Amino acid sequence: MGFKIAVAGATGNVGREMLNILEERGFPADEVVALASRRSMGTEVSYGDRTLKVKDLANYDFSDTDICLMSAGGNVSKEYSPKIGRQGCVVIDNSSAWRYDQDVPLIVPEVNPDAITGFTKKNIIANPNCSTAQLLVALKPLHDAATITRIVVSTYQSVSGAGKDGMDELFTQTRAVYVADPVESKKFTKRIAFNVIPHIDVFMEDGYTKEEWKMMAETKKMLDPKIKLTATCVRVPVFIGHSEAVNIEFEKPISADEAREILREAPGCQVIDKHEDGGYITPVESAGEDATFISRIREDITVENGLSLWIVSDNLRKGAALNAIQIAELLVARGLIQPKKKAA
Ligand code: A2P
Ligand code: 11C
Repeated sequence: MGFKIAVAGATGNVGREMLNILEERGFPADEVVALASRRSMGTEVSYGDRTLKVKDLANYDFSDTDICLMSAGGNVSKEYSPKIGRQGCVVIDNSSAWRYDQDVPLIVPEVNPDAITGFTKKNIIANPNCSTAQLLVALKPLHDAATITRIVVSTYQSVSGAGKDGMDELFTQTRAVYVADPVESKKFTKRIAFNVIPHIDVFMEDGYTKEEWKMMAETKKMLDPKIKLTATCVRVPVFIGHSEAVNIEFEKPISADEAREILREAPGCQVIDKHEDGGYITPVESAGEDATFISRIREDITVENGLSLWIVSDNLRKGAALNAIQIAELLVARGLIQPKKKAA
């Protein structure tokens, strides 16, 4: 007997990818249910070669559902996740609503799998922000080897991180530029086509944006509270794939060659680092892939124990849907969840 899985936000960028990945990885599901807002009731989404009719999240009874993969935004998650958890269904939430709650584990399976046991208080497990997930997949093995003290990261984040409306806006604006139509900005604060915008999520009082704050807070929660991190998060006109230029300071010495060897063996990582034209990864090549790609690994000649590197991953997969399904797989592998139907 397999599990009953609900995907909430199934019509969105991440929800669709969750359905693809559940099927691709052969997750042991007997039944998969697609949920979204009332607006989408009856529309169809694909799950492998099957078609699922979307149901209304608001009226859905979770009492016989084992896991809800939730990617419907923070406000929806704040309202529904606790109720779903109380019905005995484990919520794996992709929003930022629960990540900083001390009763909710924030998990990247390659980084802090043992923290997962803390989910039982609320029956909620949080998925990190996409830019943090790929950063920590690459940095965890380096931290284990030489102890990271400080990280300076600049991100180049694709428009799919802002949902399907963000992708539509890049497409529409690009077309408008070509045909000399007026360019309208609705989703982003400025034009994104043929431009970059140094602003993701809301501004905080100290001048950082919430996206930048999240990278700092989530790194401390998952990797090490002693690590200092400063980020500049930038939206770029790329459809899928977030890129990061990262500068790292370590307590102990670590050479670029050592880092390359460690990362070659590290789970979830793929090193593409030839010192020649094209010997590195770009976001277009990461789209549809599961790996976190690392390129341009080099010693920072301005500090004692420093490295710089370039990290790229598909933000809808490792940054969101794939990580959520890996969390579900971890629950199953560790025997932390049993199908309700079997138990009944
Ligand atoms: P819907 O398509 O019905 O609006 P994205 O991040 O790609 O924009 O997707 C957001 C997802 O969250 C969509 O599936 C969207 O469904 C869903 N969603 C948004 N608001 C709600 C809501 N109030 N209840 C349920 N699902 C929601
Ligand atoms: C972006 N990283 O690219 C964001 C999307 O906290 O889960 C995910 C926001 C989050 O816009």
